[in-house]
Amino acid sequence: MTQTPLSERIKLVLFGKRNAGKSSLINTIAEKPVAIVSAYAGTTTDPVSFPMELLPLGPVVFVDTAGLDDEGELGHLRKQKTLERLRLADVGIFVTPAHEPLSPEEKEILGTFMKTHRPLLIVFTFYDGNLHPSKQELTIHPWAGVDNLTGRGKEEVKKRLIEMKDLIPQEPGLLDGLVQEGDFFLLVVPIDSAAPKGRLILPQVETIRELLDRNCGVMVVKANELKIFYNKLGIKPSLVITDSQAFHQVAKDLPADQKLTSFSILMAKKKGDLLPFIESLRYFSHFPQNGKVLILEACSHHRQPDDIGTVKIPRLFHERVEPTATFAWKKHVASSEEIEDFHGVIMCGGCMVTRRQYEYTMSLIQQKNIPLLNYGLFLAWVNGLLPRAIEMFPEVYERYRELYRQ
Ligand SMILES: Nc1nc2c(ncn2[C@@H]2O[C@H](COP(=O)(O)OP(=O)(O)O)[C@@H](O)[C@H]2O)c(=O)[nH]1
Ligand code: SF4
Ligand SMILES: [Mg+2]
Repeated sequence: MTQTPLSERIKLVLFGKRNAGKSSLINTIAEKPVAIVSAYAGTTTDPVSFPMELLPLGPVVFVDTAGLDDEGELGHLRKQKTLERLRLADVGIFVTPAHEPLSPEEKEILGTFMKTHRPLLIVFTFYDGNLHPSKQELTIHPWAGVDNLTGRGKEEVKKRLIEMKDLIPQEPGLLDGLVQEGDFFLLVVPIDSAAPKGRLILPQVETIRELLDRNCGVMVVKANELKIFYNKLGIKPSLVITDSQAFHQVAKDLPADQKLTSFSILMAKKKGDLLPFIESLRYFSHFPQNGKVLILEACSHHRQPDDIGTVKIPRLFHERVEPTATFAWKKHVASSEEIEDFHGVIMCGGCMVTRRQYEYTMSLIQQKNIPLLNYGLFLAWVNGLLPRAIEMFPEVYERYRELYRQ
């Protein structure tokens, strides 16, 4: 894996009216045609993203969108999609032709974006040094002028973005608050039929990299070899992190006082807040008969015979929570109305999506007061490993003990 995944990139989302030059601006920055440019308004239907390394800002992705003044039924759908992308933006890039007056639609969408208090860059396209008088007021924000036909001004755009570095919140690391220089960690990864050939999966790679960055020691074993190697260790690991699916076996093979958690609990903590999951457990333990569970997996992956989301979790749910529960699966939730019929939602670890996106999905579920869990906590819970697997997060651990008196 040599590329930074999209979920770790700073999202720079272009928005504005149709024909403002948004797609052209992506091509100008990319220095090659990546987005469709057309004089015919409303051409951008399936938005393009362009990833690049914008040092010292780091890995970013420019995201094109359709115009916010799009019309008709399809136009309405495109507009919804654009608004959704804008909600997930780390920086909004408002693109507007320098020579045209600022339209009421443009004013409205700018106002909506500014209410999010996220960094905003204004890019004036068709720029020849002059601005329409109605656009002067926009220059109180960071801005750049670009001529997409010649590419003049593109360095200015990059420079302004780099200057915003301190305004863009960094996603926390997987191990924030859990690790000190010189600590020793033990990772347990399954190498079974579900493991990708020849490599480790993203949360495992990220954890190893983060530990190396922090000058820690790390040893990686499979669940079957854990006991042999653990007993040979001269030091006690600060923490053992296991794949959720091996939780039960790993917990059995380790002494009771060994700190233990799972990759998906760490991932859920990195992507969102663990407290709502912990608070939802009481509803899951009284799950209604014939209740409906929604399983949310943020990406598509090739399904294996014992796939976690479609096979293992439903089976464990039937065995240990409610035998009559029924299941449905989705990759994505766009509005809270889509999920109101469900009695519970179980979310994947979200390694392929940003924290903003994960938190947004959580908020849609919470708006409907639907109990929610994630894979890691579900597996830890049904395997009787709570609160052990959350002991290292004091606030979450305390809340668990308060609610469940354990
Ligand atoms: N002269 C000039 N034409 C531009 C500029 N930016 C875009 N265009 C043209 O404006 C039209 C619409 O551009 P496009 O990038 O598709 O706009 P979008 O709808 O905002 O994505 C195309 O014909 C472009 O070639 C610019 O800076 N200068
Ligand atoms: S389904 Fe979720 S946890 Fe699994 S790989 Fe995709 S994003 Fe990551
Ligand atoms: Mg376009």
